[in-house]
Amino acid sequence: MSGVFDPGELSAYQRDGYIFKRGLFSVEETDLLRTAAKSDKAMDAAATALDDGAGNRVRLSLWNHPGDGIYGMVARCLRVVDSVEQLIGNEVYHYHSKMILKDARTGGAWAWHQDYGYWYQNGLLFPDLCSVMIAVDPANRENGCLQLLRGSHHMGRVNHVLSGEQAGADLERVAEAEKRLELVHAEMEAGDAVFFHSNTLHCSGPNNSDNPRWAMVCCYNSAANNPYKESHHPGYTPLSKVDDSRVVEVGLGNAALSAVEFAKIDEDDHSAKLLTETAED
Ligand SMILES: O=C(O)CCC(=O)C(=O)O
Repeated sequence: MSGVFDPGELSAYQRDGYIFKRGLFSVEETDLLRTAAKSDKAMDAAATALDDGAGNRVRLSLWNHPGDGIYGMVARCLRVVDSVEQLIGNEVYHYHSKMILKDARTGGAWAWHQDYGYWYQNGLLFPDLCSVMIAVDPANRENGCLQLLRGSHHMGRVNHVLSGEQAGADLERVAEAEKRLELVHAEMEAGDAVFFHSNTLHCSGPNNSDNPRWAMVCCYNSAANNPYKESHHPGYTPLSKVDDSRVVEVGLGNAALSAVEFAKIDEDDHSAKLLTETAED
């Protein structure tokens, strides 16, 4: 199994629960991805706005199967999938991808959570999943970049409660974790990526700037962690990897190939809604 990480980076991921890969996608690739996404009317129409519990709404569009368009090439290319397999140490499959459409001035916040806080509800016994966030626009503190608590994946799964329409980690534990663990702002240029463990606590602030902060997040599950029950995300489905060159080839080609089937998050995704509201909210 190849992949982009050297042994030092693999150790850093085990220690910290995340690892950055700057320039994972070239300017050309990222421009093609951004152009496809921002002109994708179906993605815009499918976007669900989730209340962040503070009066703002964060928009996202999600799809379960990577497809044959540029989104699929990004999610299926060797440099991403082989690298996730290095981190997980096993074959992985595509669990879903999503676009976080954090628009200028209006994009809401994400409450502190672990991805496994959502996915635990989906019949996954082990937290053997990894998310890859790829910056489609530059991300910084002003436009609400991702924030991670370094090493928090070692805490194991933290209880989650409903926070607005999102799953939020138990804030008492988050507050204690914040006293002990380093807060890392994932400031990224377009094309940079951060790979993070499903138990890494993360959040992001609202976008109070004039610049959008869109990001594509590709999520993978270990093939050995097939869910024991059905949910709105797929069970083991072999992932057909593609050569890295396909991102540009497909991006320059037929835009219609980009069509993916967007999920109806409002109707199908009950993982946050299954949680109970916080008593003090
Ligand atoms: O885009 C963000 O700021 C956060 C996204 C996130 O938390 C997630 O995809 O799990």
